[in-house]
Amino acid sequence: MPAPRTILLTGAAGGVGTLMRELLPKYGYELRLLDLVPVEGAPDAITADLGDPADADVIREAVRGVDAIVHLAGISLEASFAKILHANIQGTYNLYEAAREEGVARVIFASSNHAIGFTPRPLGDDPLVPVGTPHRPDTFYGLSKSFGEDLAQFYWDKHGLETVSLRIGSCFLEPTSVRMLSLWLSPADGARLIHAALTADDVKHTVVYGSSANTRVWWDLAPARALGYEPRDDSEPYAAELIAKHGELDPDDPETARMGGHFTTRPPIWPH
Ligand code: NAI
Ligand code: 15L
Repeated sequence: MPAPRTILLTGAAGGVGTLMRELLPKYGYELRLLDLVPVEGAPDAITADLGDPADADVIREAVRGVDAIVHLAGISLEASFAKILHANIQGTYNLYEAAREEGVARVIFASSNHAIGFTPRPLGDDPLVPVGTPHRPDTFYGLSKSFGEDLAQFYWDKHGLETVSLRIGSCFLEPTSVRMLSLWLSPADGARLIHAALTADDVKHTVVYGSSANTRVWWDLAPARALGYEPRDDSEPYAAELIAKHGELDPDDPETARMGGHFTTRPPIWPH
């Protein structure tokens, strides 16, 4: 695919969005920003609720003429099913419909490790977890990411709209837990991964894991590398301090035995 230039970045006011607003222009992209809330320092950013049909015209105008969409917007932690339904399920559907109607070629979808959160983490010599592992969402939030991946597959099969679904681990400036030593996606590697996903040829719908080249990685990064992603960071320099503080992960503790960590053990948020 010729390098896309104008990108719609949804969720631009959020944590990852703020990091990517800084990093992606270095790859030559012009960003059009969208969020539910105003984006600090960006008066031209589009304010819209992706889940609200009343904002359909604004959303359609936002996608008009862009080469691709980096879709980060949504609720990024567990919430009631009603809230997840609105922001993550209805919102992602509304965005894809606008993209289809406007002929946008590709979406980069911020999926999450919580789509497979109940998958046991590999121990010892266990193989790295492949992208083909079945969905095992650990929350309504994770369920919405499983839905997003299926929606992406459907829009490719039915409409020829391409997506790279990034099953992101933990994208923050630094890892802050022992679990994150395995899942960390440094912001710089996050931008490398998004750039690779935007520029790789013929992706159809591809699911990849989003982590750095962590010594303690749990995931098979080969599909991401096949897109041209070359991670440069490793969480290992943070390991000694985090392990001294929190201890090693306990394979017999349900909270640390599975990919999703505490997302797997917390009770659902009621009411639905
Ligand atoms: P965040 O919560 O900081 O940012 C999400 C942004 O989406 C917010 O600015 C919010 O206002 C916006 N938003 C929420 N509902 C919206 C709606 N209905 N319409 C328009 N905008 C809406 O989340 P963060 O950490 O920046 O994550 C970005 C994306 O990446 C999310 O989709 C999240 O699920 C996903 N992700 C993030 C990970 C991480 O480590 N930060 C890990 C895995 C996935
Ligand atoms: C996610 O999907 C969340 O959006 C992020 O805030 C972190 O909790 C991350 O997963 C994680 O599992 O560390």
